[in-house]
Amino acid sequence: MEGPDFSAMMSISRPELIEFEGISMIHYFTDDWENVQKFQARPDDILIATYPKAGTTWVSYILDLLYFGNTAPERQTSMPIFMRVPFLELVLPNMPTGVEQANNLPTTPRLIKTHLPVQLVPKSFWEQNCKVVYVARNAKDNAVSYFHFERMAKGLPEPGDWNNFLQNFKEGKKVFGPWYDHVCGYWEKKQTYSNLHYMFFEDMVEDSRCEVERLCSFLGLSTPLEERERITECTHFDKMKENKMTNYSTVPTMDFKISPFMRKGKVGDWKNHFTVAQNEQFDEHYKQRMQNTSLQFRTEI
Ligand code: PPS
Repeated sequence: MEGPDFSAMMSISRPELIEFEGISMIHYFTDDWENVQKFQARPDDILIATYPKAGTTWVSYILDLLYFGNTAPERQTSMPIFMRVPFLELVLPNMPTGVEQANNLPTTPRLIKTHLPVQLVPKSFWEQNCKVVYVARNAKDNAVSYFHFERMAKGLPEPGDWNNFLQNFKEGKKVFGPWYDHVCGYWEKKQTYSNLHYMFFEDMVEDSRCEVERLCSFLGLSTPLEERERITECTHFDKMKENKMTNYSTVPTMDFKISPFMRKGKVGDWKNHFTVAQNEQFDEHYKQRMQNTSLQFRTEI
């Protein structure tokens, strides 16, 4: 299997934030909007949905190994995770769109990634009663991870300095809109849509073995214990950081000298970024934004 030709991506420049369907977006995620909305999901498709930097790659790799770890060895050695699990709404110059990539997937099930908030997910996923795995991460660590990602990923808007970034994050002026609405939107959806598995990054860090087991149970897989153990080991942060197929080191628009994709993988790194004043203001704002939900996060474990 050939890796993708990324040479055309070298021309990518930092895009402007635009208002789109009620959230902040960039054109790389809206250029193929009609086809995204018309996307025909199949009943056995699995949608991996997250706010950016909540653990998408981690869960994608776990699911990929659960389904295809033993059946397709070449997939593991030569196909980067972002090709195995296409990013539905992504459109990059001279590359197949996310929709095209998803439509061309030869696998069953098809694993598909999205960062779209729940109200913008193509209707066919719900109509086909597809399984949806949602991963949420506490707002503070999510913001820190997003900040470093914006610094290094040239396809995203400039983050500004940390203080500036944090203000924009609170105001929802980030690609894919407000974190608050994203995590709460899927949480509410779960109350009426039983095929949604809502996971937390913090639980994965604390006990990934248990989270893999829960995933198997949700997916209806009877993966043997030894295989689950192997998958838990392969998807450990250190292993994924070393693995070229999961660490994004093959993507030229990401500058790893600024920050690696697999950066720290920790719960509580926010303490190294928030000042006391920023933390107090954030907590106050958080209380207001999250007052109407039963959703609870842990900012330390
Ligand atoms: S993206 O760009 O939205 O798809 O990014 P995403 O994969 O959602 O999130 C990247 C963050 O997840 C961390 N990560 C992990 N942490 C612990 N263990 C494992 N195995 C793992 N895999 C990915 C990654 O390091 C990013 O978080 P930070 O805090 O920046 O390190």
